[in-house]
Amino acid sequence: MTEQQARPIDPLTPVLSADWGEKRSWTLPVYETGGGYRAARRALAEMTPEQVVGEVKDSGLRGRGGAGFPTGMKWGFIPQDNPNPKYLVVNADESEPGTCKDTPLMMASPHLLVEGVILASYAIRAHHAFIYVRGEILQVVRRLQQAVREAYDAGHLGRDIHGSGYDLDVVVHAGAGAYICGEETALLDSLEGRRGQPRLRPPFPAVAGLYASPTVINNVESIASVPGIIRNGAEWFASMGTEKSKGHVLYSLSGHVTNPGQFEAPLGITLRELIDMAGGIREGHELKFWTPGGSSTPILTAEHLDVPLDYEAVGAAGSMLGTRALQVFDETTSVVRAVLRWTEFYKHESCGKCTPCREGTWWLVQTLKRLEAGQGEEGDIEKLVDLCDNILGRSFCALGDGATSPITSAVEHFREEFEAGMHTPAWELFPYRASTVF
Ligand code: L3W
Ligand code: SF4
Repeated sequence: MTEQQARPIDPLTPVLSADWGEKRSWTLPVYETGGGYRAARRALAEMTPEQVVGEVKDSGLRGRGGAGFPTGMKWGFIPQDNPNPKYLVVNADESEPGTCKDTPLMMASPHLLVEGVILASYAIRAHHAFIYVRGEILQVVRRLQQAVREAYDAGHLGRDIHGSGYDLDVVVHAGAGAYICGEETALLDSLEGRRGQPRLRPPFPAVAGLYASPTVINNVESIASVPGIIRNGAEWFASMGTEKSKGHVLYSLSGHVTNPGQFEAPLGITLRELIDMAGGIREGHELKFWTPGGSSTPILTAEHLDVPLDYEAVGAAGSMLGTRALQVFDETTSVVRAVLRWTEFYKHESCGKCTPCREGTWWLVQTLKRLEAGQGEEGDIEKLVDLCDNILGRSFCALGDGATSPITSAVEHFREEFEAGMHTPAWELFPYRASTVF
């Protein structure tokens, strides 16, 4: 057993998921009983906006929406000499395949998010904040609207919050269910009432975002991490995780594990440890491949079970930590079929703005369908790789790049399965069963 395998799971009192088991955890009285809104009250009474930004910078919090950009640094980019209003936008458009952390967080602890919104808005001197929610998940929209109403009624939002002189209005906005609207600039277009398509960056939203004004856009989990940092201090947060990837996060385990679900743990834990927490790979089976951060991140294999799940180590292993959507597949899964399903998603969700992604994802699906059906043509594997080469780095936004990640990594790790697609259908090699995920 290696040293890493021998390392015990770091003890952690849940923070983001602390209330998830409480009865009516989403209501204001339950949240306040657990100390809720004390951080916001204290910050508004005793801290300057710069001090809040400083505390978040010192904590080392990095964006939880996939890219891992330092949150405090992003807040620091807001030009305070710009006369336009400043805005905070929460990206709650969770739709990455396998990613299912923000939805349970908002369902169980919407006030944690609202308190984070108050702290973040105060830090960047914004008086309007928007929570952009994936509209298909109506129960989340309703839950957030109820929490925002409760917060207004209790004086946590609105004019002169708790006599601090600080005003903040929060709007819950339901999107229409397009994956591209999770891309920050497409989200802004959608919020402004236009068709959601990515904008050219720079300028980054921090300089010219919503209504061309300075805007911070953060993921739900990033914002929900802020009350804990202000309550317990930057040092407390930075004491968890690894050298460059600090703090606690939600990991979503899905697929062929015994007990799929969300697991809160520090950054740097390994998939092996998380699979143990999830009751192991389902009985009688073994791990074949997995995604560290949803389908936009290159797949990894059983070889990578002991890679610490932090931004650096997963990057060094050839993938990306992304949203920590750990989709786990055992040996009954056809990798060609799994990759085809993901590629169909990207083809469907491609916004059509740029040619490499719009046309490329269509061709990828056609080629993968042939390989899945055992009707691959000479040169199809090379064609797949070549198409990916022409999409990667040539697309307008990360959706195009993300579409190529599962394909190129799957060909790298499981080329023989693609070669088998020249003559044998995937459903003969990997027959569908009731318990088959793909
Ligand atoms: C000011 C600069 N701001 C960067 C800001 C930028 C953004 C953040 C990160 O993609 C990833 C993607 C998906 N001045 C700045 C600056 N910023 N430089 O920092 O930017 P970036 O471009 O590195 O990433 P991104 O566009 O935010 C996110 C991956 O996440 N992903 C997708 C997840 C999907 C969901 C969902 O379903 N909603 O989360 C999964 O891994 O592929 O690579 O705010 O403005 N100089
Ligand atoms: Fe639209 Fe795809 Fe181009 Fe992004 S990469 S702008 S989703 S067509």
